[in-house]
Amino acid sequence: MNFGARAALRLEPRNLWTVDLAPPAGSILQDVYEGLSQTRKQLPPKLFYDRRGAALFGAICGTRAYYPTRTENAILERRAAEIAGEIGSGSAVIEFGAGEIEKIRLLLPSLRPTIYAALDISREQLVQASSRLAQDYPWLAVIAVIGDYGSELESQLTLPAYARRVVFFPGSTIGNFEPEQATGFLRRVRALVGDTGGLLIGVDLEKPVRILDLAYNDPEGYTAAFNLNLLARLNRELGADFDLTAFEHDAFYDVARSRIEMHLRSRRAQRVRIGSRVFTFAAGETIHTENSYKYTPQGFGEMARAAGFPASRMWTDPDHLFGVFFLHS
Ligand code: AVJ
Repeated sequence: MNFGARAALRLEPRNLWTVDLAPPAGSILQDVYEGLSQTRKQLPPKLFYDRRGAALFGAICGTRAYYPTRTENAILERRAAEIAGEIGSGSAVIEFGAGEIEKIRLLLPSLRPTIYAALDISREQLVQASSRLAQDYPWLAVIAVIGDYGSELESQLTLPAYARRVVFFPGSTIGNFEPEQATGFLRRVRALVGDTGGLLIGVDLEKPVRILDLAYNDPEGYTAAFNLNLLARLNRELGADFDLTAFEHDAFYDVARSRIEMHLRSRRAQRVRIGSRVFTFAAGETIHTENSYKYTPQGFGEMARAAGFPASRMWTDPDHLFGVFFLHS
């Protein structure tokens, strides 16, 4: 019976457990109304990542100009043994925003944790990716947690008390947070991992402006498409009527604040309808869509210390473009 073969293909690996901590899927409408009602219009960068946005981010990562992803991967690959030596084996690794679950694979053979918990808001992608991981590493207990690391779900993450907890947060996503938010996030992680655990985190480093400007203005135009997709998403999901040719991508490095800013700039005066509301744009007015903060190794170390991680070690690439930090007590 082909019914049997089909059922067998759908069998979950025995070393995989799924936990659902996600709040019921709400509309993005409230976030959008709130952001566009500010004097300086803004939208949260998490809205970039619908299916198309995630694919465009993948395309960005494949460009020459966008160095962070390949540089971080190279560090994890080349320094896996040293990183594992620092962390020690037998830990419970919790990855925040695990996505396709690619980066932890670079560490697993050296790191040899007993538990790997992948946390992500995107249910379908998480279940598929964690199922593949569990099949590829039969010795590892894989827990797929559907949830938002931005919400306070630590209390619900019941991991065995005997396991040393290590949070893995690669990709320099911490760059999206304001420095105060970033410190708050580090404090939350510190509370989760306790005195014996730690945080392995990827951080994009300060560097010459031309490298940064190019990374967020790739010649292929994927970053522009990624930024503009946000408006296309609002048209698709909320029935908004953004004219995509009437907005342009704008990304630049602010040296004083050590951050890339991304905006969508209105090419002319216009009105846009979203749901029951109408938003007015002046010519040249922007929607601020993302900040991507860059840190010096010293600056990030100080922030970590202030958040309760006195000890840190960093691994970097030969050009010091990117840092992988292990923070602990
Ligand atoms: C996924 C937040 C790390 O800030 O570099 C890439 C997102 N934005 N190109 C970054 C992004 C534009 C990226 N992070």
